[in-house]
Amino acid sequence: AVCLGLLGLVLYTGLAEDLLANYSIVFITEKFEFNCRIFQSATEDTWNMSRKYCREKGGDLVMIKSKKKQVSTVLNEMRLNGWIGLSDESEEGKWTWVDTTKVNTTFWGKGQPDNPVEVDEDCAVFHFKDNDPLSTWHDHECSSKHLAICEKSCVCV
Ligand SMILES: [Ca+2]
Ligand SMILES: [Ca+2]
Repeated sequence: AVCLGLLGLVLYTGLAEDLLANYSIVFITEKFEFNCRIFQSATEDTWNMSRKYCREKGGDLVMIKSKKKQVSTVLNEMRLNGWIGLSDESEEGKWTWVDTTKVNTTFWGKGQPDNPVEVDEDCAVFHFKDNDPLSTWHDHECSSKHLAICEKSCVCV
């Protein structure tokens, strides 16, 4: 909707100032909204509330099912940190994406997932890592608070 709105505005006015003004609104409300596919929340929240945030924006927590996406510019050059759409809440050790598909390829950080005895760590966070972009996932307590990394499809200029 943001991109379509932006396109409409460009067609309507053709003015660069309005284009910039519209961009700044996006940055205030969603911190980062890139090409309409990946965006991040402005405030940290639990995994469930973060997922709700993404869904209310017409998307969901991001799913990273390939090496290509794991090392993608959008996730790495913007140095993102936050919840991704992955959990093992329904069955310990059985990691599942929010679209209910089972995980095939994983990019866990060293020693992760560790699910310590004293706490249940059932939700996954992407922690940007400069020197090791293939080892960025960590399991955390779902009730801990992180930003959301959301994803949605939309027609975009
Ligand atoms: Ca777990
Ligand atoms: Ca952990």
